[in-house]
Amino acid sequence: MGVLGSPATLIMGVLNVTPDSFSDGGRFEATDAAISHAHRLVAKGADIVDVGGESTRPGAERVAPAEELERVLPVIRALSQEGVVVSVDTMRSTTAQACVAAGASIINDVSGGLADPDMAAVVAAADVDYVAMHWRAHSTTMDSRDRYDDVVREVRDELSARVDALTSAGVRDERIILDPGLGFSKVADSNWPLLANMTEWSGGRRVLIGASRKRFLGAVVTRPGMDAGDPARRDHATTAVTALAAQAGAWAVRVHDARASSDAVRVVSAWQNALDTTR
Ligand code: PMM
Repeated sequence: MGVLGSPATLIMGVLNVTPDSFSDGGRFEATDAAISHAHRLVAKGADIVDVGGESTRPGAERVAPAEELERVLPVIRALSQEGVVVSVDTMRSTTAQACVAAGASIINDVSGGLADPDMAAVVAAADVDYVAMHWRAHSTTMDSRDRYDDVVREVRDELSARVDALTSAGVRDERIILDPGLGFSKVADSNWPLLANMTEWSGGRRVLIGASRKRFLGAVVTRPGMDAGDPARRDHATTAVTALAAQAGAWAVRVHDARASSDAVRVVSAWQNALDTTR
């Protein structure tokens, strides 16, 4: 049992239903391709499929609410009907509400409720799990908000303020999962202290770690002459983070390569079980 809660770290597989991922052949094909990709994620060990219709990459512009919903809703409805555990990656309360009605059981909000003042009330009414991620600004400006005197303390305090706002709006404390928002208003060096000091900013709540393929991993593993911009070159580094996060007791990791992270979690569990039985 990890110090932060769950018996084994869960794998949340990333399913981005955005034009750069699936829409070459139009809406229907995009939905179909997304569902097939979700099936592959589950086959490779994903416990949860995280469906998002709006890119949050640095510099990304916002998508219209109707467009976001059209992208994610049919995918979420189909997967939920098959019994797949689905989270919806959205900052909008209207999208969250519709997706919960369609079967999503987790709302994953990268803004921790800051982008939409109605989100807390929707989460309270839906009474589903809610990922509150540390966030300071929308993608177009977030890199300029990487200013910290003490990143662990500031992320802890800013997340704690979100927890207060959520619980005041009626969200049950045990529904809240905290996420340090790796790469969000955090350029390279700001991310590592948050990984290394999980218990200090999480206050004993469940923790989700989203390190997969992010730039700060590229900064560590890129060798001279290698292309630093290729996200797929960061998969091994992602797997290493999964192993360490699992060892530290994270509730879940949000990853693109479900198989590798699922294997890493199994290795950590086998290691920990041996410790428990030999001590
Ligand atoms: N990162 C991205 C999108 N959604 N959600 C949570 N909870 N935590 C994250 O770190 C996170 C997220 C951006 O990554 P992607 O563009 O590779 O999906």
